[in-house]
Amino acid sequence: MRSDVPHTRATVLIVDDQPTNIHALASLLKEDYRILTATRGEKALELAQAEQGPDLILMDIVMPDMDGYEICRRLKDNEATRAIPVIFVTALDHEKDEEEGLNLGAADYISKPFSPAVVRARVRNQVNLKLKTDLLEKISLQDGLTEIHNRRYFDQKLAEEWSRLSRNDQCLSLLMIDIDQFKPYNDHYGHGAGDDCLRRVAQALERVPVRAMDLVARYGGEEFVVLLPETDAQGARHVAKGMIEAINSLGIAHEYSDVAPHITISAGGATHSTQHPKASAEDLKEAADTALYQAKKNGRNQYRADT
Ligand code: GH3
Ligand code: MG
Repeated sequence: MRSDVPHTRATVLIVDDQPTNIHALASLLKEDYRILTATRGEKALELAQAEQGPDLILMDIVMPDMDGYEICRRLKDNEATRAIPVIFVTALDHEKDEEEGLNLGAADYISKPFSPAVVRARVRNQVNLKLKTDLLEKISLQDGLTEIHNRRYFDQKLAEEWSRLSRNDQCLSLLMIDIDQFKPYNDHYGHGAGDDCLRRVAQALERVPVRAMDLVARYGGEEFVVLLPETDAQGARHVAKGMIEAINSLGIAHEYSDVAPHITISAGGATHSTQHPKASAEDLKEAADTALYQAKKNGRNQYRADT
């Protein structure tokens, strides 16, 4: 699965309008965490949404332009930042304030003056919980056998790209790919060899597209699906042909195939564009599936597009 180079340490964002307070917390935590800081709400919200954003936010409550409650509310209202735990660190120590913070979805509450050991322990607990949740989330979107994205992830991304489209009027292409005569492969070489073949095919397919936005997923069984945002029919054909070629080049022996002495794939593609619009993401998928059926009927190891 493609991923950016991970930073090895978890990141903590400290939000406080007083630089001296930021400094006190940062000096407690900087050995164990990568530290980001913000003295204003807008900046905190911006950092929270950044590519390598925080795994935890330590937040003051009383701040002049936007208070900690409001920042927390906005973080929890935004899909992209909702999962980041927030710990309020504040001199307000009334039960009512604590209740308000927790009701807003804050993970914990630390009263000032604080004990350094307690701050470290609470931060560690929340960060560990967040990293575990992230891992579970990642596993739930990954195919266990091939380690590429799974159907659930694909369906999420397709829905996102589709909604982006209606605003931007761009094209979107989708490929459906199926291994040819995989049943006889399994029957003759065994299920273990079949699984190995699926892994090799998945990895080879994932290496073909070059754009960061492109997505390859296992759709189920021996079927794969490719999402190509901002790609027209010609671009889709190019990627599909590259994939067919990549699998031919793997040269995985398949003596029981009528198509070739090695494993091959067939691919069907469909494109939504202003000239040839599709009514829904489901229609796009169905059109690619119909094209795949044509590729199979026409002799396999080839690409067919929906128009
Ligand atoms: P076609 O060229 O028309 O696609 O023929 P096919 O034999 O590939 O298609 P069919 O749908 O008849 O068979 C698909 C086979 O894929 C059935 C099953 O043995 C195999 N298969 C599906 N999922 C897995 C899996 O997770 N592991 C293994 N080893 N085999 C699988
Ligand atoms: Mg098949």
